[in-house]
Amino acid sequence: MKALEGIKILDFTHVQSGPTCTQLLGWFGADVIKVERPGVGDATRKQLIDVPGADSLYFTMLNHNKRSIELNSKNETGKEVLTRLIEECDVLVENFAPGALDRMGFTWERIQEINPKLIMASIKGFGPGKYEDCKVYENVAQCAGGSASTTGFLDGPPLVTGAQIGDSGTGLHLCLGIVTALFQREKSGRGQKVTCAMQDSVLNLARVKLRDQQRLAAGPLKEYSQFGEGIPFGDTTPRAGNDSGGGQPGRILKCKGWEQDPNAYTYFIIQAAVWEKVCDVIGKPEWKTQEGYATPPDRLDKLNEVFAAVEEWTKTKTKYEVMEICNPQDIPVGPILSMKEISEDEGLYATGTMVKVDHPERGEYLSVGCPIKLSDSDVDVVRSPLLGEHTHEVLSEVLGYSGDELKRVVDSGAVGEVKA
Ligand code: CAO
Repeated sequence: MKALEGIKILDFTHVQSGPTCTQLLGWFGADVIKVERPGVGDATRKQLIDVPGADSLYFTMLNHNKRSIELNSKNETGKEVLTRLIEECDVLVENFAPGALDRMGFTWERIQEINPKLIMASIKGFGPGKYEDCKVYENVAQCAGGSASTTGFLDGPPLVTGAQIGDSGTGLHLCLGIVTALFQREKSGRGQKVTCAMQDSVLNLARVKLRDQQRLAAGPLKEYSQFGEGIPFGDTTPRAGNDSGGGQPGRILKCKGWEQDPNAYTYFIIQAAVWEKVCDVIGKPEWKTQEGYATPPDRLDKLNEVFAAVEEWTKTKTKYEVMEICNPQDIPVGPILSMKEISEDEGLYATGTMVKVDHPERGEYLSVGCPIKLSDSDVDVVRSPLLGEHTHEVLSEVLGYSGDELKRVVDSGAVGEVKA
């Protein structure tokens, strides 16, 4: 038995944010029915194509463990089928542009009339307010959520991060909202509306930078490299390069081979608890007791000098050797792993975090599996559905259409071409 077995999800999501959420629900055992526009489908199916004629990796990697039904929700028969789906399902998840569902005729009030137990979960770019009508993509959310202004180096422009905190980050937040609402429904018997704005999710993930914004009122942020460099702080949280957000001085340092390999780097952090071990490892035992170096406050104005010395040592070792030497001493280090290295890491396949999936159009591809492990609910990663692959199955098995009624729905053109 899977954790969410028996829960039906009407998956009206597209692109990345919403699909990340429903994919997780599918991995936890829910029956995810993805509704797609006939003949078109989720736009990502045909974005960033690498294998001509096949669904893209963008689509396949975000839509595992789902069934696909083609349905024109603007056509009268399509609306009838959608109404039946709302009756049958436990959760409707959508991330259309603001107002799109209302324009289809499915307002929250109407949805509650159809199925008062339904949980309706939505992702929008912004919450209620002056920007509520905007369409929003990943980088817009990273910029509006405070992440970009605090990412990058002090003397460079704001930067977005490679991790998709706006899209996938919001999908994760929404997923938690959905399972929480399902839990509450157990007691209340009622559905509810769950909303998650991408700006809010990014801000939640950038929480420590708002912490620093307030700390500025009490003086400069001493653990930031800029303090040691004597550069004055302005009135907002500055970009801090690779300084650690946790308040412990940390940097990304070169390792052996950095001249050729853009990822021959390690993260290195020098918190008080490991300082003496660090001094021994890098060959600076005198710093353990030397005035001006022995305590964290003493070192704050010497972080460049200290990390330059650490880097002189890391440059003589590979990033893996640094880890092998430092880990036994509890000195926290992090090798900068490339996507190539990650995709070849057998350990990640063993835990199911990386998976190899077979697809009828594109053959085998790699994907990230479920990063959340439940001891009582195994995850089997099932390939993404072809467009409309399950239209007939959903109409007949889930909605109970058969005979003339099924023929009427199919002939109306509301559900695309149906293969029995
Ligand atoms: N049948 C009929 N019509 C359908 C349909 C179906 N099965 N599925 C979608 N449509 C229609 C919608 O109703 C909408 O029509 P209207 O404009 O007439 O209301 C139209 O298709 C386009 O939908 P959309 O506006 O959501 O799509 P878009 O490509 O223009 O915008 C996006 C995409 C992502 C910017 C927008 O959906 C959005 O802002 N979503 C919320 C925030 C979000 O999730 N962003 C992250 C996306 S991942 O990077």
